[in-house]
Amino acid sequence: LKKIIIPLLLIVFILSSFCTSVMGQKTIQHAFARDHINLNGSWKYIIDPYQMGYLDYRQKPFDQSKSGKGGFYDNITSPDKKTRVEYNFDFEPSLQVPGDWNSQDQKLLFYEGTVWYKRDFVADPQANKNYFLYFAAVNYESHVYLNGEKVGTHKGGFTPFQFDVTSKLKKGNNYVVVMVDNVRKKDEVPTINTDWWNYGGITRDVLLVTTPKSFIEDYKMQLAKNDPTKLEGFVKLNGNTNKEKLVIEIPELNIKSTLETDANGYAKIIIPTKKIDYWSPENPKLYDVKISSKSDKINDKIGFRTIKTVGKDILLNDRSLFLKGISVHDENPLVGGRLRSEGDMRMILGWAKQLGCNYIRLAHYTHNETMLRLADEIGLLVWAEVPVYWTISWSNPDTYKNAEDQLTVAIERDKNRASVIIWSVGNETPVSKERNVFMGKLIDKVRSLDDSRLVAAALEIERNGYDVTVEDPLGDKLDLASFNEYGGWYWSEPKELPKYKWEIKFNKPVVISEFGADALAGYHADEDTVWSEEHQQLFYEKQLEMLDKIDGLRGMTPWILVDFKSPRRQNPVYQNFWNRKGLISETGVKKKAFYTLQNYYQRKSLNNK
Ligand code: GCB
Repeated sequence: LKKIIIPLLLIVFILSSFCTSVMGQKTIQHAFARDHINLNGSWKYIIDPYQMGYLDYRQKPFDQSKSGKGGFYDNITSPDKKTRVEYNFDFEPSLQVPGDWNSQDQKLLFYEGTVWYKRDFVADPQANKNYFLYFAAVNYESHVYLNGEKVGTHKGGFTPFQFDVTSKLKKGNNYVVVMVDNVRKKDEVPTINTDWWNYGGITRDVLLVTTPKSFIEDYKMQLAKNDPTKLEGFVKLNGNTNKEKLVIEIPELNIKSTLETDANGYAKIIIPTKKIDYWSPENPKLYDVKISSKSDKINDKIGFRTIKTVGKDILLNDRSLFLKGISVHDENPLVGGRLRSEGDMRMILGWAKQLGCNYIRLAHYTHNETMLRLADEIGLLVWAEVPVYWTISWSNPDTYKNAEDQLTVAIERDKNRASVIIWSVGNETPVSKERNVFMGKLIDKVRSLDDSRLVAAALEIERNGYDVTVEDPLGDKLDLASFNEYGGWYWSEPKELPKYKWEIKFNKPVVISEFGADALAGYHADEDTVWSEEHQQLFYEKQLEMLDKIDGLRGMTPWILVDFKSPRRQNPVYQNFWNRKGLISETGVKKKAFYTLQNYYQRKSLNNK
């Protein structure tokens, strides 16, 4: 038996350490509220299309050689006169982090390849502390080195990851080097074909997080699924944690509750409550929640609400709700790049509020954690999504694992946000046996991680003359009948729309995840002229007239709030690499259709809460 078990254990050990390095370790909950050194700001960069800093001339990674040396991460800046070094960070320009590289250097606008980043910082590590290098997002693949030593790699452009660098951090000067590669690949998530800009780089914050040796790694607190009088969740400690006392306080609710961890550092929360002021878009009430252990404490602001469907209705805190929404990309049109700051995000969410929204679809991938926190604060419900988009490699187990990992990290990160009511597992994925299995497994995964929210996907439709049917088999496993439809743009024309009849084969709330038409802001013509504001406005009028007749219509997120950059949009007169389906232009100008939808939402608010 020994002969079998020992090698088996060895394999498990090797595999598990490999996984940690590939996907990073479990990220800490609410990293921004921890003690940290902020590593944002100016990072030196080297553009490296041939990965000279990573591979030798036989294409072997330097970091896998015996010495582990030879790559740009060695950061040799003052070689002696006999040493040949073919790079030097010190004489290179800088990129701002957070921020994609495409919008910061004209020669990187269309670049898809490798860029090296380097930043110096000073630290004073203490023996009784842990240190984690935390990246809020890097697109797409990153290799991270601290003081010339590899700390790990990560794949996936929109979710956070971290590495424990406690043993590698030095007193005084340190330097961190990150190799980022944003080349699109068929088996990745997303795959090679998307309708958005493939912004590369360290697009979100970088922190060096400090914790005590035993620390609060994760926690969840939400209202129990079918019982709004009970708070449920857990706290998870990391470190030496058996039978440790934890205190949870919500002063405004007079709650002070003591828990005890089990051998895994885990403690379950069940706290009865009275008189909760429920969170909703009209009343985005957040409570101060304090969690403390013997050596650690963390504060968060959490809202409490319930969400469920009953037949074709959606109930928020047991009240029927119409989702007045809009779809949003993670992009600041004014700079043609990813959102970089809280101010950028407030601008986007402010526009959604002006439109009269109570709901947004954060398409087509996991957005910045700050975006979700702001949605909590200002009162916007959220559809959160993963980049399982169009036709990815359904039969490849690694692709599935990658999609599941990205989904898991997103749910782990945002599970305490009252604003998030829907987890979406994908967008416009074409029906096939393999796709149904892949997506079905993702749905099961979401439910196993979080049974308190709705699960959806942007399904596809079928057309036959003026009859449109929604019967995607995946719909049986989902909570909503949600789908994208482009009547009046990719098929048919606006004036024809009211003739269409919709048959939706699910007794579930209908939430239209997309419809839209392009218009170039400032281009005026008659309503039949494609690309004009008048045409987009007519399109909205006819769409809304058509959709209003659908039995069970409970919401929508038209495509899209703002024009966004896309390499697929090539018309030099009207598009110029912008998808023009925005209700707002890339310079922030509201198009006519903005007001059509605003009016419709105002009417909905008056007639139907
Ligand atoms: C879609 C996609 C979205 C595209 C949009 C379009 O169905 O979900 O990502 O940008 O259509 O404009 O074609």
